[in-house]
Amino acid sequence: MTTTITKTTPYDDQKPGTSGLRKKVKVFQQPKYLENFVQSIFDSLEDFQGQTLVIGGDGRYFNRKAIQIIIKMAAANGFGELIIGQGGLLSTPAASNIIRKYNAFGGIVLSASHNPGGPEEDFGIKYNVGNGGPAPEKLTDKLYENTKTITGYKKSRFGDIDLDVIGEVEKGGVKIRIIDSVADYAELMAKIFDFELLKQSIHNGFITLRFDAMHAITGPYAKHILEDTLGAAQGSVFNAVPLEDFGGGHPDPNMAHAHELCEIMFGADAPTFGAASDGDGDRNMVMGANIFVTPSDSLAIMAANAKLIPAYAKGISGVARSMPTSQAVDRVADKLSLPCYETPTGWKFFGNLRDADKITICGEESFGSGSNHVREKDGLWAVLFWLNLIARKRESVADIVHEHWQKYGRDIYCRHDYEAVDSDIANGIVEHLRSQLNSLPGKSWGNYEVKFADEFSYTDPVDGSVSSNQGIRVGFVNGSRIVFRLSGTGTVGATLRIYLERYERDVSKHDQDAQVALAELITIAEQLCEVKKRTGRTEPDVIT
Ligand code: G16
Repeated sequence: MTTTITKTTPYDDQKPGTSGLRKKVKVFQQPKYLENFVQSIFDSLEDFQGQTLVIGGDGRYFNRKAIQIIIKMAAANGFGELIIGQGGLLSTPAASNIIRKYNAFGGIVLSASHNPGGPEEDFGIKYNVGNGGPAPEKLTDKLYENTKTITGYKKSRFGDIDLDVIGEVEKGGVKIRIIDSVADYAELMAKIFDFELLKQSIHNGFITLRFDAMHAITGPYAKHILEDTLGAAQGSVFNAVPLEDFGGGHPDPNMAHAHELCEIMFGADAPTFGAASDGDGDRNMVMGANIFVTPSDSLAIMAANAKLIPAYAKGISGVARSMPTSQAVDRVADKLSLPCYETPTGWKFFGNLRDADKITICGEESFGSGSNHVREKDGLWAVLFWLNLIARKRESVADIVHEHWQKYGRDIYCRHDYEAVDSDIANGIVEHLRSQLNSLPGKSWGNYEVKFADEFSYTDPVDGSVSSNQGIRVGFVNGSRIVFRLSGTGTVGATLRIYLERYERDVSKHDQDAQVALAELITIAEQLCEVKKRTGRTEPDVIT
């Protein structure tokens, strides 16, 4: 095998964000751009010679080309075995499972998640460590330092590998295995959930369902599990073929982007259950006939009912949520005397907690939830969790949600996103918020008196690492909260996210529309951050 070392010079924009490096495809297509980043990943790792690397992506434009480059670089850098999903496809949770199952050293996952795909759209790459989860900050910091000083990268010279044929080839001492993308994941799901009960409930018509795969990676996984294994009617899974541009859509499972599903679920003859997943299969949206379940409520309901699921029947060790996620799960943890952790936004922050078995179930407002079965969030897992719950409780989604609110109260919640804001303006907004933090406690707007205002900082209870500047929190005496932070996953300008939350105990007020119920907080948020005033916008781009 011939290995070459090619000289290169650093790019100055390769700092990983909330979840790896996400940029326009055109940025990744610049000469040596991908190679620089991949070599910087390898240079931040130790003792991987002869070990296994998993490679797969969500199938978006540039996936195949990037994989061929990574294969040759991984070979030149000394990996002994590469495991790759057929067609270059692996959903993010499936990749996490494969890393764990085959004791791989780590994995490279190619995805820009819910961001659109295609030649003019987004691409992304991230490294996952041996526990199957996203690289922790200490590793991404090291990686970023490497991108600033890189002088050369290693690549082996051999022809492209056929990614479509399952099997094994050897190239210059490196074993390259192309595996079925779905089989290992499907096997894992069958161990967690009661597939026999689900088959019966679907067969006897108690559960009818629609799943919108949004032309993204979960199509083949959902078809195999929901239709072929559990017996849902053919066509229950729609938009099921992964396309390089996601059919021109925005593969983000929320009410703004999964219109087709929303129309079905709020239409006449809606099925009992509806769900959607994102570009790389780690996010989920859960719906019932005429009801949307917020991700924060979904997390709380899953935690409260975990004992009904075979894999969690013996109990769960604890729960965690990202800081901007509503406090609904905290109430469950309190009642069940479970430890509950508040982490910064970013799935990587759950990794240590799960490895140390401090938590079993965790989730985020950004449509992600998961358990210790892998180290990523997992869209289809959440779907199967809900289906199992419906089958066990023999109740509709709406009944399950209302019962939960009745018992715990409702955390009325929503998020307002202002996208592609000029970066200077966005930074100005954050500075403006920071400058008010000391003077806010004690200040009142009607029933809303500020109890605390701070910038969230997290100390990992396992390794003691500290992550600062993780968003601005304004908490009120009545338990309401407003959180402001800049997204770490956008690729154009800055995205300001405003998270709003109010607790309502009164059952007669549980059916309110969130925008109406949160109107006062929305007004306070504008007074605090002045996003409309400073950008000239009149409303958020996306409300979830
Ligand atoms: C990623 C992270 C999540 C995070 C989300 C949004 O998800 O894994 O932990 O909540 O981004 O992050 P931000 O608010 O910084 O845009 P995904 O599904 O995009 O990989």
